[in-house]
Amino acid sequence: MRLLLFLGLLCGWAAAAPGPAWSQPLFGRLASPGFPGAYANHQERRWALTAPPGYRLRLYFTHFHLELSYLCEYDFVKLSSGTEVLATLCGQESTDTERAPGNDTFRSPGSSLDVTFRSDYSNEQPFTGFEAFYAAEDIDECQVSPGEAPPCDHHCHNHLGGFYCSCRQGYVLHRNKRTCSEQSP
Ligand SMILES: [Ca+2]
Ligand SMILES: [Ca+2]
Repeated sequence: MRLLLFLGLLCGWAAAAPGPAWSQPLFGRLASPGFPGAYANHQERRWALTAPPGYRLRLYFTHFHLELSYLCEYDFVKLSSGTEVLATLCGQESTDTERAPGNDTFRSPGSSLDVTFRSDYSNEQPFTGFEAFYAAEDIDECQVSPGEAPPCDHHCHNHLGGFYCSCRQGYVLHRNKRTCSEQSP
């Protein structure tokens, strides 16, 4: 019985691993309501995108045409991850105070990305909205920003969905799979 339970857990774990078993799409397309036609007033759409563990989401726009307003308060596309706002976008081209996506590629810091589209009660002219594409991509855990502690004592090896550490000759990897200590003679 215990063995069966263990096997069941193992299978459950395998099913949760990235790959075809991941229940959410690994890539897709988003567009404003009515695209490529003009979007209506009073629209609000939210897409909660999730990548498998060890992956993040990359998103870019192939079309962007929203009403421009100061600090994008009227109509906007907002990219956020949890409570962190990655970008608030509006207009057609970036100005001193507003940002349009242009050819930028946006990446979520973790595995989730929320995309919100909102239009207010009016438009001075028809605006055709946006079209965007997203895909899950592996996080390279071995690449850390300057000043950040590297994940491995010695060597870091990135792979799809994770990473692992190894040690220089004469050292062994600690049970925490990160630290290297000198091999005892
Ligand atoms: Ca508007
Ligand atoms: Ca990785």
